[in-house]
Amino acid sequence: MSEQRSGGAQGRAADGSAADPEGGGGQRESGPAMTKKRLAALGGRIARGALVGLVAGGAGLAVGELVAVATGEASSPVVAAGDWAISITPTWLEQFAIRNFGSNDKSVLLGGVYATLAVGAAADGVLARSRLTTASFLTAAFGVVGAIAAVTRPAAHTNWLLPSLLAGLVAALVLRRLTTLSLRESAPSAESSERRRFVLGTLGTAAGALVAGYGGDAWIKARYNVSAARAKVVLPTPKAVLPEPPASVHPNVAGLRSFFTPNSEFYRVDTALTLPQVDPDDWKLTIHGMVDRPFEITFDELLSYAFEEHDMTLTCVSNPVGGPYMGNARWLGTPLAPLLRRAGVHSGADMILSTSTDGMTIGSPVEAVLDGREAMLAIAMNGEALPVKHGFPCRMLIPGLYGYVSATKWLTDLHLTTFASSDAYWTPRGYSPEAPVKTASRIDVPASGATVPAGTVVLAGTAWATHRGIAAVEVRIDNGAWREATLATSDTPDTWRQWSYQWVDAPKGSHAVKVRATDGTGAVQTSAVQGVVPNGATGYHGITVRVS
Ligand SMILES: Nc1nc2c(c(=O)[nH]1)N[C@H]1C(S)=C(S)[C@@H](COP(=O)(O)O)O[C@H]1N2
Ligand SMILES: [Mo]
Repeated sequence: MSEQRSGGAQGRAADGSAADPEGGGGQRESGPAMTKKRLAALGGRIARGALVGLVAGGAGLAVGELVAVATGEASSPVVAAGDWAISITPTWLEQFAIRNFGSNDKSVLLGGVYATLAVGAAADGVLARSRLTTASFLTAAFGVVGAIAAVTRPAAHTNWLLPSLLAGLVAALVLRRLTTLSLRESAPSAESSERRRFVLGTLGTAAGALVAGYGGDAWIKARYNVSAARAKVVLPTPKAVLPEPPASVHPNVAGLRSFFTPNSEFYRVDTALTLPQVDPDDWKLTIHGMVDRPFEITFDELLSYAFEEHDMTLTCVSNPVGGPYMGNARWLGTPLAPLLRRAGVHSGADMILSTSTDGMTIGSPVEAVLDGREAMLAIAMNGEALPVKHGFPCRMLIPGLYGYVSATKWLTDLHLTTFASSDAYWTPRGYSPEAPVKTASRIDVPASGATVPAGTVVLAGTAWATHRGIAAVEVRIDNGAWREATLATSDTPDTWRQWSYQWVDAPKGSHAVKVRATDGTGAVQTSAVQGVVPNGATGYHGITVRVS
C-alpha cells in the first residue's frame, strides 16, 4: 500500500514538515537551545496528535452508544469488547479477578477496555499527523474488530455489527478532519483563524461526543429498564404456605449474619457486563432437544403452574475456603420436574443444557431434577420478584449443586441433551461438567485477627452441605481436640446450618481456631487443601484470634 504522506486533497504537506519542518528557522541557533526547541515542538505535535486521537475515538464511541439505543446495550462498542474479553479470559485470570476485585471485577474490566481504547486512539492520533491514511484505516479497523466482537457474542443479532462499524467510521472521519485542522494550525505560517478553527473544532467535537455519549447511555438505560415491569409482577400464591423457620435457626450470637441473606446483600456472580433487562411480556421458555413433545411457554403461562416456596442456600464453585460467595434465601418457584415430564424426556438424555438471554450455558444432570429434590424455576426471592441481578424474571435452581451447574439466571431455554455431546460454558474453561456442593464450614465470629476479652469467647459461623444437610460441626483451638459445637435448628437439608461454640476460660494470647463439619450422610469434611478449579475448594477454614 502506498503511504499517503501528504494529503493531496488537502493541498498541503501532511504535517507541514515537507514545506517547512516544524522547529525550522532554528538553523542559526546551535546546540542545546536548538535541541530544546525541537523537543518542545515534538512534544507539541505528540500532544496535539494524542488529543485529536482521543477526541476522534470519543466521537466514535458516542455515535456507537447512540446506535446502540436501537440495537441494545450489549451491542455498544465498549460493552461488546468487554463481553468478548470476558469470554476469552483464561481461568487463572478469572480466579485472580474474583479474588482481588470481587463484585467490582466488572468495573475493573470496563476501566481496562476504556484505557486500552484510549491508548490506541491517542497513538493513532499521533500517527495520523504523518500517516493519515494508515491511521484512518486503523481507526476504522478498530470498529471492525469491535463489530466482530459484538456479532460473535452468543446472544447477538446481526444488527449488533452496526454500533461498532459506525463508531469506527465516524472516528476515522473525525480523525481526518481534526488532523487536517491541527496540521494547519501548527504550521509556522498558521494564521490565527486557523488556530481558532482547530481549537473550536476540537472542543466542539469533544463536547458533542460527551453529550451524545452520556445521553445515549442514559437513553439506553431508560429504554431497556425493566424495573417498572418488575414492580407490576403479581406473585402467585404458593400451593401451601411455608411457615417461617423457628427463630432457633439462628444461634443468636451478636455479629453473626442473619439466617436469610437479604437480597441487597446476596452475592452476585455472573459473566454479564451489563445486566440483562428481560421484560416478562417478551420472555418465553423453550423446552426442546431429546424430548417427545417440545414446547414453549410465556411468563403468564408459567404463572398458571403450581408454585411452591423453598428455602435454599446457593453457593459458587469459586468460593474460596472461608469466602463470601454464598447466600441463603426463600425462593418461590414452580417445580421443574413436571415441566420435564410434560416434554417427555428421552431415556438417553442425561443433561439439561440451559441458556440465558445473554447466552450463558449451564449443564445440569437430568437425574438431579427428577430424583425428588426441589429443583425449580424460581421467580421470587425472599418475598419479592427476583432482583434483575439475580435473574429476573426467571432462574433455575437445583439444591445440592454449585451455581455454575444449576442456577441459570435470565433463563430462556432448556435443551435436553447428553454430557457426552454438549459442553456448557465453564467446561472448556477447566471446570468439571458436574459439581455437587462440597461440605464446608466457616467461622464468622469473631473476625479473623480480632482481639476479644478473656473469659468466655463465643465462636459462631455457618456450615453447609447443600441437599445432604449438616449433622455436626466441630471446632479445634490451637492443636487441641476437636470439640462439638452447638448446632442451630436445621431448616432444610438444602440450607446452611449456623452454629456456635462457647469457649470457656479462653487463655490470654494468640490462638488459631479451625472448624469442620459432618454432612447428613455422616461424612466428615475433608482437610485436604484444594483450590477452586475444577470443582470447588476444600480444606478447613481457620482464624486467628487474640484473647487479652
Ligand atoms: N445467565 C447466567 N446465569 C448464571 C451465571 C452467569 O454467569 N450467567 N453464573 C452462575 C453462577 S457461577 C452462580 S454461582 C450463580 C450465582 O447466582 P447469584 O448471582 O444470584 O448469586 O448464578 C449462576 N447463573
Ligand atoms: Mo458460581
